[in-house]
Amino acid sequence: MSQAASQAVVISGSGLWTPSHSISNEELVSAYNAWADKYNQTNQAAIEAGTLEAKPHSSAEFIEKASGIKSRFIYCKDGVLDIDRMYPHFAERSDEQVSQQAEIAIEAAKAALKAANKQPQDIDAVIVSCAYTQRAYPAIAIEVQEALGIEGFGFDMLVACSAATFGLHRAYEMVKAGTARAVLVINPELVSPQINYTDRDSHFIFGDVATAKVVESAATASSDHQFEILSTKAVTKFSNNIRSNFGFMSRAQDTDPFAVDKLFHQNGRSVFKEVCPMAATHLESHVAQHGLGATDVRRWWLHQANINMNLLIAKKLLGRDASADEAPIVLDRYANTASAGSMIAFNLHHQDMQSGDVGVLCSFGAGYSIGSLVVRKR
Ligand code: CO8
Repeated sequence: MSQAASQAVVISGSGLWTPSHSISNEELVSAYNAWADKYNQTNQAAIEAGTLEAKPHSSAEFIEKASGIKSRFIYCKDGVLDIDRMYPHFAERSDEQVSQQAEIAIEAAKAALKAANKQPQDIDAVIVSCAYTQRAYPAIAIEVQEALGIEGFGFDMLVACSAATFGLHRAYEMVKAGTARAVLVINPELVSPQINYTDRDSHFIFGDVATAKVVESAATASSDHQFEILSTKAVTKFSNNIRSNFGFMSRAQDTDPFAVDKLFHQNGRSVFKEVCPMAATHLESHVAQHGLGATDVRRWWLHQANINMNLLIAKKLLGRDASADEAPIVLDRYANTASAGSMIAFNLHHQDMQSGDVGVLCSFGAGYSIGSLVVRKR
């Protein structure tokens, strides 16, 4: 075995960038309801003739009860609450300017580098892993690499809600294999442009954020909080229940690139029913690989899609309700941030872990996809 392969691999730094703007449930619902009233008024004749369905009102109470979400952060609030627009207004940037997604990735990356005690010259690879990238090429990761002055290589990868854990898996393998000394894994989840704010079933679900981690060999790590990655586990199973058809084919297919099916849409009930048991089984078998039971795990940094999903999965695992200390929830303030949810939970809740404590990072979502890492505080 090479020296690199025998060395432990650690998460040595974590970074979080939170947008300065937020939208409460009340603000969101008030704009949606005003939009729905206007739609119903405009289409009154067709609705009365039965050829069009009236848009029902949304409710802040429903949103909090069904999802645990009270508010969400947003990169650009301008436009979202305007009932004549109902989507954010991003100024277009020239090719010479840093892209919006790279901008937030850089902020999170800088925070992760600082936490890890690392300089750009210590990093050999940059992975940008998230639900959407702003463009196809050049890769956002290479733009970030250039801006931070990192040598080596970078690439983007998309695995929807599991992008962040799958990105960490790749970083772990690269450090283990000795192909990179240290890897920056960044999750710039700029999801607001893809939300249908006129759909009451999904207008409340998502928020923007960026998270980042440094993964390196234990031999080079010098930060205060290091988590050895004991193992990684991933599974995917195709499902159409969470889908976006947005993509480069619209032009050739003569379809509207902004049609409703090109935005995020889902069968939320089916996702709930199908993904919860899959995630619980996955996690149980992952910790069992280490001879551990669920109750041996000090902390679960679970994907943040819906509080009821998290409570159910934790209960299936532990046989009782999990405390907020065991399985922290960040959904109330951040909402669902695609792949970044478990990374935010880790960022805000890891510094109190004691040497030897075991934790599990886990994401689940579109694909379907589930990714997990069992880690131990050094
Ligand atoms: N206000 C009032 N009533 C509402 C609203 C609303 N806003 N929305 C729905 N209702 C109504 C429904 O119409 C329904 O009425 P009826 O009973 O008359 O038919 C009733 O309330 C109950 O509706 P649901 O059954 O849909 O309600 P649920 O309790 O199931 O809650 C949830 C809905 C919150 C969506 C829930 O099903 C859920 O969270 N499911 C899991 C979904 C999930 O985890 N999805 C993950 C998606 S994220 C992902 O994988 C990453 C994708 C990439 C990122 C994309 C970024 C844009």
